[in-house]
Amino acid sequence: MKNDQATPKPIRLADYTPPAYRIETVDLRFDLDPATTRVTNTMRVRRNAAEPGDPLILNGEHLDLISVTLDGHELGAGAYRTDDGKLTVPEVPETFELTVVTETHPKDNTALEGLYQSSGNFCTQCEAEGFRRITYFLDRPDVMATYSTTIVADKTDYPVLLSNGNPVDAGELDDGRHWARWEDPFPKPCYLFALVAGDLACHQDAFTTQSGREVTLRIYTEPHNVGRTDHAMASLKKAMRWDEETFGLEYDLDLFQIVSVDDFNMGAMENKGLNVFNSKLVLANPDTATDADFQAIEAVIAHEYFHNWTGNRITCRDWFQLSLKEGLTVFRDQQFSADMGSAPVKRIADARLLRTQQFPEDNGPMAHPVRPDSYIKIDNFYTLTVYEKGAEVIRMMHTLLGADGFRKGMDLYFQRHDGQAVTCDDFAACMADANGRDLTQFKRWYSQAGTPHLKVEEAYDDEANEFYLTVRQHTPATQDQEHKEPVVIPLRMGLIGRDGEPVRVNLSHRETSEHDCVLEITEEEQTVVFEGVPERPVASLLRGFSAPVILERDLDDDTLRFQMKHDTDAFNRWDAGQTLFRRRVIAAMADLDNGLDPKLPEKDAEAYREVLNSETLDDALKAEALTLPSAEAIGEDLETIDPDQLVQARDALVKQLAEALEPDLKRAYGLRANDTEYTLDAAAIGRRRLKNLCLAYLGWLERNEYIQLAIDQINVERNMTDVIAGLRVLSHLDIPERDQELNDFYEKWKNDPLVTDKWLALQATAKRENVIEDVKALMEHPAFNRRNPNRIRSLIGAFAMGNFEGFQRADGEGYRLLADFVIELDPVNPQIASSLVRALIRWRRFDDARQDILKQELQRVMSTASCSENTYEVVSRALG
Ligand code: B3K
Ligand code: ZN
Repeated sequence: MKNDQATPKPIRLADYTPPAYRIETVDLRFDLDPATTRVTNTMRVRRNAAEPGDPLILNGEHLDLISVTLDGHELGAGAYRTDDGKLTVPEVPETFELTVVTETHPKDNTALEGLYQSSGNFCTQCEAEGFRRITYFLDRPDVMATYSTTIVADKTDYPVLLSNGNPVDAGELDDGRHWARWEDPFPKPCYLFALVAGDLACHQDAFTTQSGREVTLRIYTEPHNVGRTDHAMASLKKAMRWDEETFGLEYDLDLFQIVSVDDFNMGAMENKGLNVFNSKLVLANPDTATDADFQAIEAVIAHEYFHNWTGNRITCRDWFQLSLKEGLTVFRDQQFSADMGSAPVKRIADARLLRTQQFPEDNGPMAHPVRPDSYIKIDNFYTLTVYEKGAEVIRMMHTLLGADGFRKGMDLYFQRHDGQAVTCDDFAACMADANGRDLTQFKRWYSQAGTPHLKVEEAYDDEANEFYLTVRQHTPATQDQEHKEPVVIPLRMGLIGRDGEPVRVNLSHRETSEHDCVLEITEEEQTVVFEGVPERPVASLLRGFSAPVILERDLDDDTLRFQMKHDTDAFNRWDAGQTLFRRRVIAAMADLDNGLDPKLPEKDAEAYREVLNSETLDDALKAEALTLPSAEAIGEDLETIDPDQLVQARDALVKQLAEALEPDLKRAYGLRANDTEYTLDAAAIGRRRLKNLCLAYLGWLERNEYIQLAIDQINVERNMTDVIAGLRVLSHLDIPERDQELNDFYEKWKNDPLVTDKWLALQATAKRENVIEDVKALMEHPAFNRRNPNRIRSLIGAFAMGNFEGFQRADGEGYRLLADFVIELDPVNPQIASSLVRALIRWRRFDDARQDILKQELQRVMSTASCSENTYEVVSRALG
């Protein structure tokens, strides 16, 4: 808590020092009780960087200390002290055994960090610094120890007792309690510790590794949910096989466990051998989960599983290195998803996320490098920059070194660093050494914040038959860093002839004769010459989104429409359509300024129509092409955002597109409307996606015919994907059928929290004038729970981050609603509060009137007496 105390002090990467002591083994005993749980922690400790006579200082928070025993002698009160989140033992020998007994109160733990309860069961969350809420410890990732854990609990209430590693023993006690003992043979940092105890059902399966070992797989849920785990189990097996085939990485224990819990601050957690998951990312069947849910489950199960090697076997030296494990593991899960489904569709989805969420982060008050330089609370840096941009940095290495070169680098990484806590520099060194490359300049991607802009100019010499590309890079200053250096940008590209056919790429300085190449942009400005180009080509640049940069080019509309049709790169075909529309919305805003009505040119409509009716494109890519950039995304291109005008312009154009394409949309819908079998292959998902997008467009026309299609789709109930798509169409409308269908849906699903979340989010993201009033009413509805992160994200989060016009309402009511909620939640769950408050921090981007209200609301949050360090850090950056 910050207020009456001094301003929280940032922790800096530059101040890193190795641990004074190491903890080599940990033996834990938990006497579980919801009100008061006793933890007995016996550690073997060895002096490391400390000088003889230096104190031992352990972290601990929200703990009641019962006793401290050093080498068998209980210390008197004068032989140690506790203050400011620390236990200090002034005098310790070079090696010793220390036993610390503490008590903690799981039932009252609303922050959902450390040991807490969810649906009456016990579970833990330790990353990043939650272990210090369980016991006193050197809570830093470069202290790696082997753990044994004994759990004692009431047998009736908590029949299942789980921890990391292997179960080694169990027994019964006289008083109705029982116990289990677990041992984890692999040294790990304490953030990977986990304990679960409760009344859980188990879905068990097995996996035979490539070397022939059998691994038992178990997914635990509350008993009524055990029938919803098939997809998660199948996903896990796919991920295990993929990692063997792609990276030669085999699972290392004989047991892999996943536990699903309803109260969880984020998506999931990769604890060694005992992953804990938000139930949203485990439970699915076609009646309750959408295609997007199924895909997210497959990706996150894989992500957490992949952490076993990239994160657990090799971990981070300190939390500034978070992207070492997260960027790399996101890259791995992206590659996995690309292999399981459609690679271009996955790439488009990743680029969209980066552009709509990470670029704004890079261009706002929370801007920070992939490897941050300082933080107050590391929880605040589990960001899109660390995760998604971090994955782009890994992807660029993959592009520069090639798949084989990248694999050599990975092999060397595991050979050199298995069992260690290392840095992003160590990872890059493996990539460099395995390939004989110098990555010094490349590593600026780790230290420099902000999104580079690439300005490209083209010239053609028709006498010499030469084509010239001049590329200039510039990274704008960010709030945290003034000066920027040029970075290494892999620019994948090709040339297209005026006939639409690919042109061979003959680079003057290199022997190539391909249709596609990767230029390495390293200078502030450089010119590349292409020889033997018979006519002025169309350059297709940044294919596959080969670098996380903003490309600036002056392409005319005809060229964009030409690229939409002829580019051999699926990503750039898609991107040309997105650029065209963004440009059109900006022109429409100028029209509105001049008192003119926005108009979508027929040529544009024709280009989108051709996509929709194409015989060669698959449905998923059609759907991507017709999913036009959001108002938020377009807002990034504007100097100052005027949300009302932006939305008015965009809506007008979308509606005109729907009108122009009406017969085509109707036909495309009809062709796909009667699929009865529900399968989860990429083709089937693509069909549903396109069908439902057609329905959404038709919904813009607000005609009875289409409203009826939506209602029918809801009531046929083939699967949740179609039902939600139908409800989504109705959700924006002011008709009795809307309320009727939403009510019926609620009545049907009110006992299913995950489906109720969809119901909340649908209403929170509806395009309706009175959406704020709807949100306020829903906050008082029995479906809402002010303590559950999923409910909060589905109502408040969805409204603030997913309802641009509703949240940015000119009178500031949206901002006030969020600020009020943050102030209320902050003392209860600071992590969720500080993630919500980010919806207010980009005030500089808006008009003066909104700026004033936003600043006022931020001030109000910051001056609240109970403002947490988490929220303080975000808000103070925003106001700073
Ligand atoms: N490593 C966890 C995230 C932990 C967040 C702690 N505030 C999940 C993941 O990225 O795999
Ligand atoms: Zn992760």
